[in-house]
Amino acid sequence: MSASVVHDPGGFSLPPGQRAAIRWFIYIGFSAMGIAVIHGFAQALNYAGINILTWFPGLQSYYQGLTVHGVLNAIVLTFAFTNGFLALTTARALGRPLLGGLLHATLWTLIAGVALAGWAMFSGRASVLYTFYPPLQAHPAYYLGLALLVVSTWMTSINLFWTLSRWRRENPGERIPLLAFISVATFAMWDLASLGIAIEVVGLLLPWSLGWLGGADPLLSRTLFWYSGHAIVYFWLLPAYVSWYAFVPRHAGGKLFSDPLTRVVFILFLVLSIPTGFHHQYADPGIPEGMKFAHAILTFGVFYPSLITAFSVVAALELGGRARGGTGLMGWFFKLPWGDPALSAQVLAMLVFVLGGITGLINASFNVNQVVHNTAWIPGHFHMTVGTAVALSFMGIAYWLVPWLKGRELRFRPLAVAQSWLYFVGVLVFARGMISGGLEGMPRRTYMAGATYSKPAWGLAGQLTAIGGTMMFISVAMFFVVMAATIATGRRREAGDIPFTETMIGPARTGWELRLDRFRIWIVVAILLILVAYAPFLLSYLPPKLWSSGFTIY
Ligand code: HAS
Repeated sequence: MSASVVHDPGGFSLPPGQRAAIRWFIYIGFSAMGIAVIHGFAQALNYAGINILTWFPGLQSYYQGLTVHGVLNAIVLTFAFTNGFLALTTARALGRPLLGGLLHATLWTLIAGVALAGWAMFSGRASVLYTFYPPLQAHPAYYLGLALLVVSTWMTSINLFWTLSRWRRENPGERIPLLAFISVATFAMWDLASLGIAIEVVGLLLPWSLGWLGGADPLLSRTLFWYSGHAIVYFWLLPAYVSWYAFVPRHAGGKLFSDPLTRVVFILFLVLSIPTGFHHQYADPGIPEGMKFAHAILTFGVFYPSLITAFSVVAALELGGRARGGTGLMGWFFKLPWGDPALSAQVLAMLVFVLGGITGLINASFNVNQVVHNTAWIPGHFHMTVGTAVALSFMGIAYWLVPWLKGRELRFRPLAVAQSWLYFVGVLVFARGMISGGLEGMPRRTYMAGATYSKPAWGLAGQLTAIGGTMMFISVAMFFVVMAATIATGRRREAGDIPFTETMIGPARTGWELRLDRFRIWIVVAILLILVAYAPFLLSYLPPKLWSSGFTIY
């Protein structure tokens, strides 16, 4: 731990070295997004039959660009941002610094992971998409890079748990501050969830790509991947929820409704996020229908904490709007401080997430899934979830976080507000295109600009996808203009405190609620549920069937 500690006027202190490390996590995350969206722009145009892939120097195939787009957005941006942001929120909530050495080691592990996976992808040795289903085979550097990225999240987790345990020792009998609780719960969930992908990558795919295993087992690999792969969407989402619960009410001038209800929400995510993975495998042969159905039911269970979230955040916003003079049924909505880009980006992200959630439920519905699976509908769904609820929220958070980390005023505030609106409209147009095309059977992950088949109904769908994607691309470019100007030319200022929300119903000091803070109980419950959800299949299926030889077609 660094000896010098910055004492901010608000009382929160963080060693400058730790602040710099957190800043670099955020920079790396957004730099990855900057590269990813250039490929995203090309892919959106592809749906309208416009091919600009030839403009990309050295790009060998559509799938190489799609892999870069998916991995940099869905894994590098999210992991880097979360490693930095939730480390900061935990330190702030507990009012104590993190383990500085570990934080820096985490940063370097992440950088090594990005370098290895990046080299493999950009050199065309890993055009296997972000799901890397075998028997498609990538260079070992790709798998090693991804493994290091996951290890970086485990290191952050150790840091948070260590900081929390020190705080508990110094504050016996105290309730864990809410902001720390929800930050740590996010990592507790991910620690359990990431085991599947870790076993898949380190136990099966990496040795296979090195030639140490005779073959791959596609079904087992897909199952391990989706064991982590649905929970990963909540590892992407929950940092945004941390912000929606703890910071957005404050931006709005309101208060969070309930401390215990918020803890229950994060515990429900910890317990229910993982035993749902088969809803990505409804179409996979070899998995008993009964198990798929059980995962479908549990998926509807994990929908519930998001419904509570919708209630809680809208209540907090309404309180804020009314405190600012809003009256009537919806008058408060217009009184929200829309001129604050941190608020506008995140509230617009929430609105899009309503549609993202509804489309998720349609995906989860056991037999309706057959209509949408592997069609353009699915990217329609996930651009409204990870592509907006998460990405636009992260941009909204950056509007206060980067100025705080850099000690500079935000530049071009009106441009930042316009950016969030352009993204909002852009993603709605984009998703309308993808979703309507998907319902007409337009495939996902397909080089449409070169396809030898088409359907009249795909025409308008593809054009809307391209128009919306172009708006999203311009919007992200605006975000980078604001960030670059802020970092380079923003007026210097004292960092100050990081204020977060008060709650109307605070934490109880006695009674059953104290059990909410005992992570051990909820981790055991989560493990039991995982066993119920996965043990029957694994016991009947194992040992692995390493029969498939690898191939690289792109
Ligand atoms: Fe999903 C596929 C089901 C949520 C991401 N999903 C994907 C894929 C991705 C993804 C990336 O069951 C593609 C994977 C691939 O490459 O193959 N998803 C769901 C369900 C939910 C859900 C039930 N998904 C997410 C989130 C993601 C994400 C979150 C990223 C962050 N998804 C599926 C299924 C598939 C799938 C199947 C497989 C499909 C297939 O066949 O391949 C639920 O968790 C959604 C619950 C959400 C809500 C919304 C609550 C709204 C809130 C906002 C409130 C705020 C307001 C603001 C109203 C219920 C909290 C108001 C403001 C005012 C001022 C008024």
